[in-house]
Amino acid sequence: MKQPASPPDGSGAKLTLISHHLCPYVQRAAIALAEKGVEFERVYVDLADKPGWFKALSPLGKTPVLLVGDEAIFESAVILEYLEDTQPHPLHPRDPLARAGHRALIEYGSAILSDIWAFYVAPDAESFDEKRQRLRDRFAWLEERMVAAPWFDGAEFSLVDAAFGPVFRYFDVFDTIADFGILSSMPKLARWRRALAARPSVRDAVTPDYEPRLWAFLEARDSYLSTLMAAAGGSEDIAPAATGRAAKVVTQPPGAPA
Ligand SMILES: N[C@@H](CCC(=O)N[C@@H](CS)C(=O)NCC(=O)O)C(=O)O
Repeated sequence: MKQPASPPDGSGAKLTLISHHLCPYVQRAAIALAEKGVEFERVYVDLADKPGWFKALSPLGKTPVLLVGDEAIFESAVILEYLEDTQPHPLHPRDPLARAGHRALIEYGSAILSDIWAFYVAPDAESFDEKRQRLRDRFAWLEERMVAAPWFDGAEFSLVDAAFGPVFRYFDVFDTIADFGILSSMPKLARWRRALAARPSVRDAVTPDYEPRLWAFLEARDSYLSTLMAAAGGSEDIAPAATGRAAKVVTQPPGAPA
């Protein structure tokens, strides 16, 4: 009898990560794939002008989508679980209770990403300060809960680390605008942030032009933060002009001839 070319769970199929250059949820999946040493292709879409093939694959119109062969998986947490189920080098703890705790922390990371969005789109000083304080409260809870030696839960890099690498990356740009005091006096978080920034999987989850891209994106928000950016006069290192080096956005479906 003829054997299928790859196992029926799709674990031998080609993996393609449909990405957006700034999306923190995409970065989670890219980090997990790199930690597992899995080969994958990355295709970037313009979320401001979603191509038809992308809308057909992603019912919520969001990145990331992981293509397993021709099958599309959407929602980053689900993608992470699929990778745990099918790929080597587990990034979840074995103990079910600890694993549940880690899944909850990944959800907490998603809540923080929503709070970061609310912070950078806040229209005026009052709401900006409210969002700033909410972020500080969220991180204060984490500071209490974590080990950070050097990873979230100790010696093993886990999916919680994969979820928070992209969270801290925002602050590399926020810190060039002003000191908002969101992460100050939190030594464990500071140590964790440094360790994450130096981890190759985290560092390489974005393209080299990530910071100027984020700068340009934030500056265009017409928000309270964008007025602070204008007042700060731009950063020499990540100046908006550098966005001219932006990587090409792929608009054809994955696998289509270039
Ligand atoms: N819950 C989703 C969130 C994904 C998400 O919000 N993606 C954003 C980019 S970071 C997106 O695609 N937004 C486009 C849109 O909502 O139209 C996940 O975890 O994958």
